[in-house]
Amino acid sequence: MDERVVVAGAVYDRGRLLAARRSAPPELAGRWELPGGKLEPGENPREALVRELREELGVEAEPGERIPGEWPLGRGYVLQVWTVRLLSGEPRPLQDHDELRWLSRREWDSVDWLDQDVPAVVEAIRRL
Ligand code: DCM
Repeated sequence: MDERVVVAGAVYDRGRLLAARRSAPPELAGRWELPGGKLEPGENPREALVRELREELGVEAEPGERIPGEWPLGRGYVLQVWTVRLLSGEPRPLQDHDELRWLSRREWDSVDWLDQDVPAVVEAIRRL
């Protein structure tokens, strides 16, 4: 069942939330998301999130609390979101993204979020 989980991180730094613009696949390219990805076999969600943020952004990060809720992505996948604190590194778009942006509370709606990420982003912004 956990293989059908996509984990994403609400990465915070100095009162801002990190948004990442997808570069692929074509139907999602240009839309913004909370960075993350699918669990690999044997991983728990927190481990997967740490790995994904390392691969995609080149940072070491520590998951905190789970944002309550679970959002359907289609084909049986669901999105789960954790708050994340950066431990080291400056996020860079190494894989899957072509731009990153730090959004303040009043800027949260200035990018074209993936529809399924919006409820999680709203909750993440409330926790800023
Ligand atoms: N996904 C999403 N929202 C996120 C992260 C991922 O909707 N915050 C979706 C996009 C892909 C799938 O999950 O369809 C797997 O993501 P990835 O390709 O990054 O592994």
